[in-house]
Amino acid sequence: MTEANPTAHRYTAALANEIESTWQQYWRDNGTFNAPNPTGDLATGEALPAEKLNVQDMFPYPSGAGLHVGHPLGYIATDVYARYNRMLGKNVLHTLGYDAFGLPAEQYAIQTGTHPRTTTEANIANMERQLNQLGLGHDKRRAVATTDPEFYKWTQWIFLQIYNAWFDEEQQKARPIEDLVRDLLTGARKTKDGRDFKDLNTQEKHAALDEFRLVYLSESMVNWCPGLGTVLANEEVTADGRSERGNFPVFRKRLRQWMMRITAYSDRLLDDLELLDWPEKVKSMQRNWIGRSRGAQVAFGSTAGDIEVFTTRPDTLFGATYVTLAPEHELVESLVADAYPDGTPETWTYGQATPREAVDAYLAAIAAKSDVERQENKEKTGVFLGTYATNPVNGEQVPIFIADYVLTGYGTGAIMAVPAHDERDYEFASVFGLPIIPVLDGDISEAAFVGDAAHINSSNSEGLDLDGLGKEDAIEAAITWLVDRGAGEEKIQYKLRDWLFARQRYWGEPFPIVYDEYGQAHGIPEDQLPVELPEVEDYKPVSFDPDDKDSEPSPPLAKATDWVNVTMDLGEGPKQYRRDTNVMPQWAGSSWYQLRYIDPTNSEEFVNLENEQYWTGPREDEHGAGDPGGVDLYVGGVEHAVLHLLYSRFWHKVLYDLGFVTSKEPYRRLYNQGYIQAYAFTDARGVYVPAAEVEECDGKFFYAGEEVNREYGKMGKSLKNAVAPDDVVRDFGADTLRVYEMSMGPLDTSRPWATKDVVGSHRFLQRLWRLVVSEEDGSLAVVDSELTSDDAKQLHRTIAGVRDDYEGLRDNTVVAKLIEYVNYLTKTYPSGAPRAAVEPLVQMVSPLAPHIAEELWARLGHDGTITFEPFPTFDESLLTDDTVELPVQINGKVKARVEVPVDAAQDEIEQIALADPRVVELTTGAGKNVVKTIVVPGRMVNLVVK
Ligand code: ANZ
Repeated sequence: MTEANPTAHRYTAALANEIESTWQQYWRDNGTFNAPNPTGDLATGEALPAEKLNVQDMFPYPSGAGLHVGHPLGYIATDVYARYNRMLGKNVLHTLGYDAFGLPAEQYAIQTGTHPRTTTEANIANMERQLNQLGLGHDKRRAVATTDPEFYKWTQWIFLQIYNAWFDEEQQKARPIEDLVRDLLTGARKTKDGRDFKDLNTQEKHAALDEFRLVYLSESMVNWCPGLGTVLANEEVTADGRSERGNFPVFRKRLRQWMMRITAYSDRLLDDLELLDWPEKVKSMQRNWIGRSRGAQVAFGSTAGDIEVFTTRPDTLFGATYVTLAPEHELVESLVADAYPDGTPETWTYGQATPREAVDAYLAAIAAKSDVERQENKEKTGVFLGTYATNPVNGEQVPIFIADYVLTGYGTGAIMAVPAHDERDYEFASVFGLPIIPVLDGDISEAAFVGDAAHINSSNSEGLDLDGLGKEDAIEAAITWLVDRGAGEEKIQYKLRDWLFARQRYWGEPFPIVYDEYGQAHGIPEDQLPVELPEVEDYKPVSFDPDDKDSEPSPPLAKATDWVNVTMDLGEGPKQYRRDTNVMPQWAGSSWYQLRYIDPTNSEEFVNLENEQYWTGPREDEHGAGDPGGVDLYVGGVEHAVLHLLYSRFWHKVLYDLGFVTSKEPYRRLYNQGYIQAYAFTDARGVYVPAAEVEECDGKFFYAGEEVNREYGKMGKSLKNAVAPDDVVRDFGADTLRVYEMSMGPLDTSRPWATKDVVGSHRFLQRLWRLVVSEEDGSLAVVDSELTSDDAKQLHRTIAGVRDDYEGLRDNTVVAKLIEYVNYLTKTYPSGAPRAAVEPLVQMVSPLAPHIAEELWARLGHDGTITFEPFPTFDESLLTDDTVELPVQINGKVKARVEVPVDAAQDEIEQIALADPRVVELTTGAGKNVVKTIVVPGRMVNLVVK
């Protein structure tokens, strides 16, 4: 006879791996996570569950480096939430696609000649494999990639809807361009420049309509990067005016580019933030990005006509002691005097003999600076133009400067400077010796006074008197006075700029646009979509000498001449057209993918309205009045707080206005997860060394015998501290990895990875396993006994707490509660716990560690999957204690403890305390008397004995 192996059936990594692949196969074979739609290809014909959950992760870019353990943190959290909600009986939509256009695959193509599609598909396959082994319950049918022609066909289609729409200011919504054409033809509306539409020739009509479209071509100032051969968005340019990628110089250049008129939606994007269940931080980042300021536009007279300035503080006009224009302002040329007036201080001339020379020298000096650099806190510079402007409130002649701290793209590009109450003006005035006149009653001896205070020095003989008024009243009064004299008006100003929507690259969505012989753009008919990317010989945009600022973009698609020149019939018979050779920016696909997840196989529409309404439509009964609808929960990093989330809100609103969706917003609830961080180590040369091989000794760190320096931060390949999920899965199993990641701390905070701690989560699952399966012979370990009242209490409290925590995405405290419960059962029942105590435990574990839960559920004798088993419920009456324990102090020292009913009255507590044997012993006998009793209900009993 052989000795029985006492751990032959232990839950080990090998067993975990076996269980995990078995159940992953089961889920695949049974389409367990396929969520039915109300209608279309993905409808089953059966009635849908009453409730639904649409939960989404920010989809990844399929990078060649694959995943490290930090990447799936959010994916696991959403999977846990999705699984929990399936057990509540909801129809759950959860999938994960790929944001697969983008530069890395293209750069790799440029270096190696490998088609970006080949690289992208290989990377997707690898990430897919890595994610699959984590047991994420995704509906694979919905996992679209933005690079699928069937996907980007609809990206192009949406582009065309936006292109063929205009923003009606009165109705504050987008409308089809045909409505506008009708109004223009009847004369109900005029063109932007006031001409009569019907008098225009065909070319002029086209051009007039373009001025209204929500997508338009515009000659605008862009960031041209000759070294990369492409223009860049502001966000892609570093503070010192170089490209974020490649670190090449970037020049401001006027170019014809596609723009999206997102500014038309400024108010709605701002106001509708109120409707969203988003982190306050993200909302405020969006508010700042849109940057709505109320103020006034005020005219300062000059020899070159009125200089319009934008100010948020028209109440400070009496303190305006000079005017400053952005150096690029169009009035600069006509304001430059031939010579400096007598007495012009040296410091105002930039060391030049004439204003002309000074302006030229100054313009040359600031040419290469970015906006960010220009606004930085540094010594203020500028040049006096030699001429003066008139302050409308007091007729004072104030000198006119140009200075780079005034930006050309904001407001009117000109300011009235109030040094007493504006920091930047104060610094400038101090450098240039300009008068600083206080108009608010505050201290200006050291710095500008920017607080709120009563106005002073602020009245004139023409009926304007602000003295004594507070800010709001004074602003109001100043504006009224200005308006009456035609010297100014109220003005709302936004920081938001239109969205530069073209890149001179290869690996992106081609524009569904062709040009005729006059250079007029035409949208491609719907039935000819998608416009697929052509094959090209090389993927490089024509790049130039990085310093050649006079070069012009020439995208890679321009090289595919057979593709570029097409014959089409756009209503005028077959004609030659030229295709647009730009591609869309990487933001395009992610601006609407949430809608394609809903109806991924629909070949007739980008999303069917009934399906959209079911998954993202407003639900006022559930979420309250004004519910905008949208995805129920969207989880991702806070780095997408503005761009992606503003662009997708903008597209969604256009689609809403045009009647294609019922939801007003793409994402009802947003959650930003924290990051998994890690230690990285550098040697004496500052080079990263493999973190896994670093050893600690007396608080110092060594690699290959040499002391190394420890830093804390991101996890990544280049920092040599990345831990691959594959390794953790191999060593412990996916369920352990999931439990560990969820237990590390609150989901919205960052946390350090510690491989040595992973085993703790593994041991928890081993204890769970032992409650169901005998390690010795694999037999069932549970018994069919009744629960004791203690068991019931423990169980119901655990259920109540765990439900609450799952709902609140507090998976770390779910884990803590489950560990506590497992420990309770293990300790109470060394040889066999009651089935009725263990089965609900397995159900509660299953969102977190689904493979082991499926396996244990099956071993407990159940058929099929645990996925849709109802989540355990609890009995409210078992949640509260019936009694509490109170300490009894005698003369200030705790001498005893008594159990009293929770709802006991004071005198009842007193009686119980006085009857306690230990208290009796200490309070009775010779010369002892209880002279005073103080009962603090719920806290303690105090006895004074003499
Ligand atoms: C006079 C004044 C007095 C101002 C005062 C402020 C305080 P926000 O709030 O960001 O909209 N400004 C206007 N256009 C500018 C430009 N193109 N470049 C740089 N600064 C510009 O800022 C509006 C304020 O910023 C305006 O109000 C103007 O300075 C300045 F006690 O006018 B203020």
